[in-house]
Amino acid sequence: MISDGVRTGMTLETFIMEGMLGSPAATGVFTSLLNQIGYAAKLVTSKVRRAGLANVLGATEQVNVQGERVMKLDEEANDTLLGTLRRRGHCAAVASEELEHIEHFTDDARARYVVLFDPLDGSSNIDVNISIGTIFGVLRRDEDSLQVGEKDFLKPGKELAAAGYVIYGSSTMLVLSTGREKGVHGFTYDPTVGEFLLSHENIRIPEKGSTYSINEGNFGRWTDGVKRWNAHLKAEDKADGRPYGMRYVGTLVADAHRTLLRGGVFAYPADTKSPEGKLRLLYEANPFAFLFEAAGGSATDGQRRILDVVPTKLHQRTGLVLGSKRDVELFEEFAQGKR
Ligand code: AHM
Ligand code: MG
Repeated sequence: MISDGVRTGMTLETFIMEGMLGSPAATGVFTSLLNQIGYAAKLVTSKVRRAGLANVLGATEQVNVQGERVMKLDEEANDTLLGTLRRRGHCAAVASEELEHIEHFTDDARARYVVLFDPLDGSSNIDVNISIGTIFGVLRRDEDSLQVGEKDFLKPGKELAAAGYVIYGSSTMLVLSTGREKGVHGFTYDPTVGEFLLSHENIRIPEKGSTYSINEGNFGRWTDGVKRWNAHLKAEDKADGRPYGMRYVGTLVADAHRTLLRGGVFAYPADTKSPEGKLRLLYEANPFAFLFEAAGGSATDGQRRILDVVPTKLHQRTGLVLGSKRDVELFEEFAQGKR
């Protein structure tokens, strides 16, 4: 929903602060942390927008912990988030898709949060001028955690205090949720003002959509259930709105963003090449699962609700199916052999 005139000019910062005013226990720390993430997004968007001009396209000499080539923008975005989150003393440590281990900032008890992020999602699309993004999640440190460590990150997604993403598309947007009861809200970056302005208040995903999003080149590697689900979506049935249209960007942020606004389903299931799935539970699946549930949709790995999965490794992978409630249910029925 595009916001009405009353909200015109509502910045991300004001929106977050006003949201916090309703919670008597709020100290401003969480607000300040989210604002730092918003600030990092502005710095990254400025780099992304100048990418073709500022000599940051292309790959570095390095390969990351996932065994993938590190692009220059990946590295810049990662450094920007590290540098920004280190300040203000609210964040005790971060975990990044680009770093093998957590980056420890401080054990000070006033640093009550840890942040997880994929600094630049959709790396393979950087050099071809297709939408890319940043994904983040915020977890509270345990009250009794004297020393921050990996354990503070290995929490199921349902414990996230906030999650969001930034999409560097035809415009830059930041989409954020601080929980189901607070809703999901989108802010569009106005470069002339230098602020994220509220543009999509209280996003709700349709109950059912008309598109599916999957890398169909992996067809031969899918389980029978996934193959049958795929064939079902393509079979003609006017009354049921089939066949579904197919949309696949190859940047999770872009495919999930479209699915969130329009409905339908995004799927990157486990397959014979990636038996545990390709996408990362902590940096990719959990933040999106949190956002989709808060917007009235759902997220599964085919067998389990994503937000219930208790991680055992920082860089754990998972199958991921996100979308409209009825579309995700349909996937589960096929994946579980019920159809
Ligand atoms: P990245 O985080 O290294 O960019 O990789 C994750 C990306 C997702 O954005 C996208 O959904 C998926 O990988 C695309 O994979 P594929 O190229 O196998 O379709
Ligand atoms: Mg990614």
